[in-house]
Amino acid sequence: MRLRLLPIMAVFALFSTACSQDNPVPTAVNAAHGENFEVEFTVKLENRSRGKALNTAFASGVWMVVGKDATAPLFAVGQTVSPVFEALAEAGNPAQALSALVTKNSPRISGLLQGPIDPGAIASFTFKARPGDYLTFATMVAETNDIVLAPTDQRIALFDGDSEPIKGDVSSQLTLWDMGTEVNQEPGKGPDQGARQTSPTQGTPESQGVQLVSARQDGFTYPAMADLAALTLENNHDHDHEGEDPDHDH
Ligand SMILES: [Ca+2]
Ligand SMILES: [Ca+2]
Repeated sequence: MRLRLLPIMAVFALFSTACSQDNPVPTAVNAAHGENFEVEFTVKLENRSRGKALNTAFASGVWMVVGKDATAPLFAVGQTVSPVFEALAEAGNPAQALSALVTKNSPRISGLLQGPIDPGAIASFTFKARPGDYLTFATMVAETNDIVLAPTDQRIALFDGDSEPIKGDVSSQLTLWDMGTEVNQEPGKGPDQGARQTSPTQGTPESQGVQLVSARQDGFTYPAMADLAALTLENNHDHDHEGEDPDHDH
């Protein structure tokens, strides 16, 4: 899948770099890595819903790499979201949401997750991160009204407590969030859901706080994550050679 960066992101990145020279953000750095240690990650989001109970695409979404101080980068749980997030959650239109999230979080890097990610497909994107960085993302489940796939803690650690980059399957850290902007219909069937609606805002509005789908108790059945999505972190860092050659850029 292609990664599309908004031009405004590049401008912001320059601004952010300029600021960081004056106010360096302290991070826990493994002495063996040196202060400029960074690792190139490739994230792969696999749509595993093909042929399952809820066969659904994921719409275009957002991703960011944020620092340790961004503890709730996407939204405030229990509170209503801004209209820009409604567009992401109901229509898979994430551009304005990304701009708002970048303003809020000052991410190291960010981008649009290009959709649709069809059942059976894998979307991937690549970035460089440093110890203390986290990944966050959100993408609409197209066969729902306003439900997004995102991390349960809103973010996923990219490094462990020893400043070593994490690799492998981190799907256990994913969940479904009801954004609370449109009344839910039966997944895969509702005429006002993203996959079937004829206008971006079609559906009955609701004004609920953001909530885990598992806590919404809307009477509908949602798939287990194993039948919906998998998220994998890949990097080339080899723990056995740490300190010898920290530059693993290719
Ligand atoms: Ca809802
Ligand atoms: Ca709708």
